[in-house]
Parts: sequence; C-alpha cells; structure tokens
Amino acid sequence: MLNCSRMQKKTGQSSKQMAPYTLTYFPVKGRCGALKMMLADNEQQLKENMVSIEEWMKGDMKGSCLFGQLPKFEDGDLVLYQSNAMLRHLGRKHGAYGKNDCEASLIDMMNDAVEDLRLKYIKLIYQEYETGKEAYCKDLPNHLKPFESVLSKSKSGFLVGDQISFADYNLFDLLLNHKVLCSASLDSFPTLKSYVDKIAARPKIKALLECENFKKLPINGNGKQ
Ligand code: GTS
Repeated sequence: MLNCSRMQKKTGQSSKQMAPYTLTYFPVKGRCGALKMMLADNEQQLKENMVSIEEWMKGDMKGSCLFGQLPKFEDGDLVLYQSNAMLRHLGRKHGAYGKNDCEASLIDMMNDAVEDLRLKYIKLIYQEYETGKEAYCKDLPNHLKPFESVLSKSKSGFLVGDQISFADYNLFDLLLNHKVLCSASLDSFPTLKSYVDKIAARPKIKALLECENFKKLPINGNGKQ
C-alpha cells in the first residue's frame, strides 16, 4: 500500500474516494509513475502488489498476464493491462480526459506523443545506455519542441483545455525522468520548465514526490537512469 500520511483517506469517507484500485508491478517507478500521480492528485488510494524479479522469473505470473507483462491494474472486477489503457480509464473516471470528444481526441494525440518519447527513452535505458546517452541528450530538444510549442499556446498551462489530463501526468512523469537523464534538458524550454515546476507544486503531487515509499523506487528496473 502506498503509505503516505497526507494521501491517506480517513475512515468514514465515501466509497468513491476509497476506490478499490490494485496495482501489480515491479518495485520501480517505470510505467506507473503517472498513474500514481493521477491517483494521488485525486485523493485515491492504491493497493500495491510488488513483484520481485525472482518471483517473476519463476514464470507462473508472466503466464497469467494477458500480454505476458506487468503492470496489471484492477478496479473491482475490471482487470487492465497496458499502462496507457490504465491512464485512460482513470482519466475517464476522475475528470482528466477533457470536457468533450474533441478535447479527448487531442489528449489522446498528446499522450501518444508522450508514449513515442517514452519508447525512445526505454530503448536507451535498456539497450543503448552506455553508447547512446550523449547522442540521445543532444537530440532530445527535437522531441521536446512540440510539447513546448503546445504549452506555450495554452492559456491554462495544461496540454489540452482548461484542466489537467492524464496526458499531463504522463508528460510530467517523463520530463522528471529526463531531468535525471540529461540534467540540462529543460534549460532551453522555459514553458516546459515552469510546467514541471507547477505540476510538482500541486500539493498532492508534492506529497507523493516526497513520500519515502515513492522516492525509494528506482526509475527503471536495470538501475540506469
Ligand atoms: N505496453 C506495456 C505497457 O504499457 O504496460 C509494456 C509493459 C512492459 O514493458 N512491462 C515490462 C515487463 O513486464 C516491465 S517495465 O518495462 O514496465 O518495467 N517486463 C517483463 C517481461 O517479462 O516482459
């Protein structure tokens, strides 16, 4: 259980706030940082089942997962695999999927762009870290430019419309990873920089980022970051 005192709900609060969400995943931030941020920001509890690599290597759990991978997310009887489907599900449930169909489509577009960058990041981390890091950081501005451009035109400071969406949590999470990977990554992107600062300062996000149980999780499973 993510156990941060400021995020805990007191007994007697409504069942909506006490959503029975369960996440089964490795003990890393990995693909679940954004999901945890969205839940924390919406004061939702999350029960976490952490799976060690030793347990995973036995194979039984892999065999039981629809696509042979984690994370697995449960909302009551609903079982979801695929981290972006989880973000969309929670976005729909917690008002973080736009105000209308057009906004939802734009949010999908932005989240797909975040996923494109996440896949490049994952490839670097797991396959090319030693040989490719310098070139990756050099090329990174080309991938950040579209986000800077969208946000610099946004009146609300969020990617789409006037409220935070699941794509914002996802982009924020990935930008935090990139600040660790390439420390100067946001230096030439003032809007992205203040976007990160603004989301990091949201009280419940701040509490999550400062929570020991969250902080202690490595970003990636191979220890590279
Ligand atoms: N598209 C999937 C998603 O978004 O959920 C990818 C999931 C995935 O790559 N899972 C990895 C996994 O289960 C772990 S992590 O990369 O998310 O940390 N790896 C173990 C395996 O046997 O494939």
